[in-house]
Amino acid sequence: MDKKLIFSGIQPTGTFTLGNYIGAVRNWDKLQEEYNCIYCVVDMHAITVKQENEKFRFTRLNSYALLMACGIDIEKSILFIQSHVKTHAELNWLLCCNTQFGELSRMTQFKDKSQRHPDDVNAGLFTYPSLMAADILAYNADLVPVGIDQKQHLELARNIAQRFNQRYGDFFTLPEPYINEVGAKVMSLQEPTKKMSKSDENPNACILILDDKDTIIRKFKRAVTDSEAEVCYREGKDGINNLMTIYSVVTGKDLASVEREFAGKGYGDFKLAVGEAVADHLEPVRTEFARLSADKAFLKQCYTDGAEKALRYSQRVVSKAFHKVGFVDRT
Ligand code: ATP
Ligand code: LTN
Repeated sequence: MDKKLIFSGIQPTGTFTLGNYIGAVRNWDKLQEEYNCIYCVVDMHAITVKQENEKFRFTRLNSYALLMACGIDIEKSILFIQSHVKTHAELNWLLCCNTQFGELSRMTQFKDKSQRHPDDVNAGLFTYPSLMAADILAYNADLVPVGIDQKQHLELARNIAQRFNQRYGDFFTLPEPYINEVGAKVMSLQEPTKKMSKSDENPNACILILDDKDTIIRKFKRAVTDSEAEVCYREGKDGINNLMTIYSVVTGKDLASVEREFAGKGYGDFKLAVGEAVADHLEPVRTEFARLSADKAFLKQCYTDGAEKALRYSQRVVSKAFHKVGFVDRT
């Protein structure tokens, strides 16, 4: 039987956080063995909020190198930069014309981001989910590994695909989310009821995967917990639940054994252990990133090849979608 197809993307809006890694990117590496995988740095999505040109050029390349450092193997998977593959923007238009204003208005990410940037509520921010649907549907992907915050966008992508299929005849695969049971939403270290996010203004709230060991340990030491002194996973203990989840993912231990390991110990010992485990887990990523980012020529060759393969693949799907809509074929 043919392998299923995976597609996912990440915005180059800064260095990835531990949330991006645990919620999404760590799966991307493992899935390469079992599936055909296509991964993308979604720079067109990133400009829905203002980016500084030169810094942005740099973070896009860094994001590409970081994905490779996290284990995306360009011999096994296709890895490319979204703006290099024109079919995404082309399909986006067809999908925009099959997406309702009301659907887009209900997206919580749109509501959050328009509140955070009231001076720039642009049309791209509003139609963001339609471009995300185009990313996925241009490859007819079966599965999309993401953190839980993207579930709503993915449901909309399915609805758009379904609507297109009803109007023009069965064509698009309906994509399914692939979401971890543990670590689908890593919380801020400073406000543990809020998602850990790259764009958080408080640097102590998130761990960046390129932070050095001392910084990681310092941020965990400052993590907000509660006034009890018991390391156990329980409703209301948001800070401790978050740290236990992180520790469980990076050590591979389940939550019950984490509780046993720290029974009778204070939060200070626990936070230090989490900090050390995370820093050790991320060490190989940092080393590999330093090696890759020094070789710009190699990176360029990788993203050029990736874009060519992605274009070849998506062109077939997108040309057929244009034909289905009733456009005249150019050749
Ligand atoms: P921004 O703050 O710029 O909106 P972000 O940190 O939310 O960015 P994205 O590039 O939008 O990151 O997300 C990339 C992937 O990481 C998505 O699959 C998303 O669901 C996942 N992700 C982001 N933050 C977390 C988190 N805190 N916990 C789990 N998964 C996350
Ligand atoms: N919207 C996602 C990023 C994203 C994506 C995609 C994820 C853009 N296109 C396609 C999966 C599949 C985000 O904000 N994290």
